[in-house]
Amino acid sequence: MKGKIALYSKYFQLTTETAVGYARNIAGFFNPGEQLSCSELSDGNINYVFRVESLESQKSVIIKQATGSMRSSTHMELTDERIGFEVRSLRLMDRLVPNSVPKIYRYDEIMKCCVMEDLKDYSVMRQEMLKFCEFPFFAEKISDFLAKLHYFTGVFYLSGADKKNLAKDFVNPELCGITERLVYTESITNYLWRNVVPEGLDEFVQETIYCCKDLHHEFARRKSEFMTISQSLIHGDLHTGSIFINNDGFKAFDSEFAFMGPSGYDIGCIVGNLLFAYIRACVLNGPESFKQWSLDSIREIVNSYRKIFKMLFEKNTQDPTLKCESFIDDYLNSVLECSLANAGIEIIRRTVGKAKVDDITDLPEKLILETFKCSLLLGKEITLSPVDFVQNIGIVRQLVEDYLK
Ligand code: SR1
Ligand code: MG
Repeated sequence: MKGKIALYSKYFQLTTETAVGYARNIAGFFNPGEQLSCSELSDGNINYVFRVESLESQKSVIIKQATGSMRSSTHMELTDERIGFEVRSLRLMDRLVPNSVPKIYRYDEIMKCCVMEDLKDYSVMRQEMLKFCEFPFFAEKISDFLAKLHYFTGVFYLSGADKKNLAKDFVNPELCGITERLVYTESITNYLWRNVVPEGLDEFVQETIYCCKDLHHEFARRKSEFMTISQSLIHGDLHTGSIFINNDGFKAFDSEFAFMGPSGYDIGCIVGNLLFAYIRACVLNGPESFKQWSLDSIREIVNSYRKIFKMLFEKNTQDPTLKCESFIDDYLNSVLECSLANAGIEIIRRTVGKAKVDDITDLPEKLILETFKCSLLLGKEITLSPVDFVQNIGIVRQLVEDYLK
C-alpha cells in the first residue's frame, strides 16, 4: 500500500488550493475551521514552495515539495529524494548551530513535502544586497556557522566510524551530479552547448575560458577534490539566494545539495557571491561603504573561520594523531585555498553558465558586457591564484578597477 501511495504522490503536485487542505491536516498547527489562505513563493529552479497563513491568527507555515523533475524544466527528471537530504541536513545544522536554519515542523516522506518555519521577518540576502544593504554581523555569524558545521561533522571531532555512518546518510549522487556537471564541466567546456553568453562575447569567452589550459587544469583539480574529498558535511549550495537575513541574524536554507564533501566548497560559494555584489556595486557606482563592507566581510570570513575552527580543535579534538598544532594550520590553509579557488569557479560558472545571478542579469543592458567580462577575468584570476586572495582580498579592488576601464 505504501508503494501505491508513493506512486500516486508523484502525480500529486501541490497547488495553492491543495496546499491549504494539506496544511489544515497538520495536527495542532492551525485551529479546526480556521480560514486559511495560500500563496506560491516558488522562484528557484528546483522545488515548489507555498506559504499557508491563517487569516485570523496570522500564524503561517512554509510547505516545500519536491517532485520527480525540476520546477523550471519539467522535462528534466530529478530525484524527489532531494527533500530528504534537505530535511536531514537542516535538522542536523539546527542541532549543531542552534537557530542557524528554519525549524522543520514535519517531513512527509510519501508526499516529499516538508513543513517548515515561515521566516516572514527575513529577506533573501541577494535581494537585500541588490539594494546595497550592509550586514555588519554577517561575516562573523556565517563563519561561526560554517566552522561549527564543518568541525563537528569532520574527523577532528567524530570518530572514524561515526563519520562513516554520517556519510551513509548523505550519499547524494544526483544533486552532486548537477554540481559536477554544471559548475565544474559545462562552465569550462560548454560541452552541452547550454552556456549563455551575451552577443559579441563568444570569442572572448573562448579565449579567456574554454581554451585556457591553465584554467582547465585548476578546474580539474577542484572537480577532483569535490568528487573525492569528504572532509565534512557541507551545505553544498550556500549562495546568497540560500540565505535569509535581517538586522538580527541569518538563516541558511535550501540545503538539498548537502553531502560529505570539501569544506571549502561552502566558503567559496558565499565568497563568490559576495564578490558578485561587490562587482555590481562598482559597475553601478554604488556606495563606497557597501563595497568596503563586502570585501571586509570576505576577509573576516576567512580569518574568523580559521580562528573558530582552531578554537574548536583546541577545545575538543582528542585523537592523539590529529591533535597536531602544525598540521591543523596546514589543514586550514588548504581548506581556505580550496575556498577561494571555488569562489573563482562560482563566479565563472554563474557568469557563463545557465544558472545566473540577479546581481548581473538585473543590470541595465548597456552595462552587461563590461560586467560580464570583468566577472570572468576576476573569476579566472582567483581560480588560478587562490592563495594570493586568501592572503589579501584587497587586491580585488585594483583588479576590478582595471577590468572595468
Ligand atoms: C539546475 S539547478 C541550478 C543551480 O541552482 C541551484 O541553486 C544550484 O546552485 C544549482 O547549481
Ligand atoms: Mg537552491
